[in-house]
Amino acid sequence: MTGRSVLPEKGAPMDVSDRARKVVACRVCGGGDWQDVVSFGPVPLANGFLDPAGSYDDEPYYPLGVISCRSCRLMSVTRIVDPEVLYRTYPYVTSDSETITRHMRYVAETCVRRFAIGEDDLVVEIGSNTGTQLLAFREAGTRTLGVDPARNLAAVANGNGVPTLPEFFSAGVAETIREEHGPARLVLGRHVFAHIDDLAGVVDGVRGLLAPDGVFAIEVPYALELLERVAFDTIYHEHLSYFLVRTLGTLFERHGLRLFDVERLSVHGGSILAFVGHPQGPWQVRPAVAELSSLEERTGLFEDSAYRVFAKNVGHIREELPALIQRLVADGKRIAGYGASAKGNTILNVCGLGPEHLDYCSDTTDLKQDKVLPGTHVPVRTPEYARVHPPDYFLLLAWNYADEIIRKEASFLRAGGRFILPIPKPSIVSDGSA
Ligand code: DWN
Ligand code: ZN
Repeated sequence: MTGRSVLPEKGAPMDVSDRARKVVACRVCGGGDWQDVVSFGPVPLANGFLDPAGSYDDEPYYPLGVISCRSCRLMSVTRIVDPEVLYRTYPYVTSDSETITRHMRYVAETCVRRFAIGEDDLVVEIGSNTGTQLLAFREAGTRTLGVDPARNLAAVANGNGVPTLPEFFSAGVAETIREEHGPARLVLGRHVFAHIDDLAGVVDGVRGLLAPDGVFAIEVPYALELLERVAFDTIYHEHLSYFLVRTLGTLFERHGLRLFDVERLSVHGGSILAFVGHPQGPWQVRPAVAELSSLEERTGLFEDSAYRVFAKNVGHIREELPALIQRLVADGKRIAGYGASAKGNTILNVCGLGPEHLDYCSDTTDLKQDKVLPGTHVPVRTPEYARVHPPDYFLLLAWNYADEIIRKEASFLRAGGRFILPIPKPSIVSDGSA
């Protein structure tokens, strides 16, 4: 297996294993019989962008790996990094890409129509980032409240007129919201549930906050897709849990709620939107719940072997991707990253790719520009810089927007530029193949 071949130019990585708690009991079922799935060794934080003026001294590296609970098949990261370290200042701003803008409109319209959410109803979003999703609900005239621990992002949301509490959602916060604003018709958590360690506390809090006919809607990456697409790059310290539908069902049942519907979505490389309510509430359990659960069974996801196959496929990418890139570099090709995504940082660090392979990484986010990537210290540049300094190949680190990006970059492709897609098997997209 290819190891980490690039050491930082300045300073040295610091193994801070002792600062990351080892997972012992399953956060869904309480079990402790874990199958080891993959282990990547010490890896820096995926959103730990660094200031190039700094020394990079003592950049923290935490052990990164995934295990699977043999009793409920929750996939869990092996170590928990303090959420205060991960989220209080956060560089990921909800994408304003066409894909996500369209998707957020879809989520708002679906929930408003399906659950008849009216003007006086309260919609609470956990992990609301800068408030873009809640703005889509405002169009339907609902009352909205965001909750997000990232103080920098909550301040932006509040500045944009989307009331947002700069807090980690908890049973205590849920109680305060209910006291001050009344019960919620909808509690939404898009790509935040996988980031929460105390699932019991949060689910109990949501149960207390929901109106009798209220709905908890969560969007999470789908573990079935993670395995099928070999999307190992979505494994990083922020993602504590990788869920199957059946595992979600177990979790909510244990906490007095009921998973009543689930929808598969293409966003973020394959996600599910799960709908949860009070068991005595008006929402009937739809066939999709049992259908997906049986698909998981047929796919073998309750057996150790599926996870062994996944680990083997990850090993192949960790060999093939650096080999492909090293060949291109040896041929004198210039390569840059496209999208300084969190998962991109897993790819680079776990595949041993760095500044001797990538000249820079282009990204549209102000908060990431002029920083360097964690671990590899590849500089982040603006898309304008990339247009003036086009590489021969872009390594598509934001592959979840591949269709949109390939469309947007038609002129780069027409001029002979190419994209390298890292997963499910490293491949090259050129004008001819796009
Ligand atoms: O769960 C999480 C997901 C939903 O979002 C978080 N833990 C962190 C984050 O993960 P990510 O950083 O992998 O998400 P994205 O949305 O895939 O990141 C894409 C990056 O690429 C952003 O920094 C924006 C950038 N980008 C770009 O430069 N040009 C994106 C597009 C579409 C573009 O055209
Ligand atoms: Zn379990």
